Amino acid sequence: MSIFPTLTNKTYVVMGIANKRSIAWAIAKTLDEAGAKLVLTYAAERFKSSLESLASELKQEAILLECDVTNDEAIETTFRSIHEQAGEIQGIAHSIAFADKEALRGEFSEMTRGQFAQALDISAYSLTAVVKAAKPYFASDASVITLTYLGGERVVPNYNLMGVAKAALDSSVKYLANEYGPHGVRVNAISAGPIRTLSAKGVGDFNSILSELEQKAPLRRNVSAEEVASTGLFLLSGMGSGVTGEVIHVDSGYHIL
Ligand code: NDP
Ligand code: N5H
Repeated sequence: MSIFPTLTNKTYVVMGIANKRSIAWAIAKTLDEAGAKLVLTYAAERFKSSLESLASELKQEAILLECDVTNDEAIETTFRSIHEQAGEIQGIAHSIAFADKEALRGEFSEMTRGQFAQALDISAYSLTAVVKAAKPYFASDASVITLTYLGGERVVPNYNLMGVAKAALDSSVKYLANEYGPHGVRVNAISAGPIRTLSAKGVGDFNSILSELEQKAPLRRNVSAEEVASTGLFLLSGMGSGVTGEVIHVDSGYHIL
């Protein structure tokens, strides 16, 4: 008997695929492998064609929709459209974050009010906005995941403003889990170890963070986006049915040090 969950005829929304290195892309491939019907959202029209060519690699045909998470109306329209095209929503993978590059180096307190508001809006509030918009369409045992990082729990050099945003995100996961639990909906976060993606490009001293983890983490190696995606599959499927309000670290155990 295979323990690999079967998600045939179940609709999952994956938000935050920029390119083939995106953690969200690994999650989409894993859900597709399990037979899920996928809706992929992208931030703006200019990202559509590259997502279309990626989506053509999937086994099942995916629905592609534009959704800029800074716009409440766009989020509501997106979820209404998902419901019209694909019925009830079994799960959502929220894999979205943004902070002005200038605020991701140097002194933490040098950031501006505007940079703070933007980072918290896109990286933390958007999870609540999305869950709220999906509420009328959730399956009775739906599951939501988001991506977080250790820098929200403790000081990690250069993570700065994103650390505050991830702390707000982690806390939002708990409040959402408590509110939506009575409706059968679970909300969890995966705290990923450093993975070389477009977001990680050119920020901080990424290479030294990768090598520190390789030297010190219990597993003495870095993690892959595919390993994050397997934990995502566990949380998004019935396998994780008893888990909510949790942050699971997929980081070779680095966070215990
Ligand atoms: P990517 O750059 O691949 O993904 C980031 C995504 O955020 C992009 O797809 C981008 O969309 C999207 N995004 C930004 N602004 C908006 C917006 N206004 N509306 C909609 N989407 C938006 O990087 P990752 O895969 O690394 O990042 C995914 C998540 O994983 C983030 O939450 C990140 O903080 C988290 N994470 C990453 C780690 C890593 O080491 N890579 C470690 C721990 C957590 P677009 O390109 O279309 O603008
Ligand atoms: C300690 C570190 C390294 C230093 C901090 C990195 C923080 C990265 C997160 C944010 C999301 C990166 C970001 O917003 C970059 C943008 O300013 C510029 N990039 C873009 O606009 C690209 C084109 C688009 C696709 O990116 C986004 N986000 O829209 C943390 C690392 C060890 C781990 C890590 C990289 C964590 C994380 O949260 O991503």
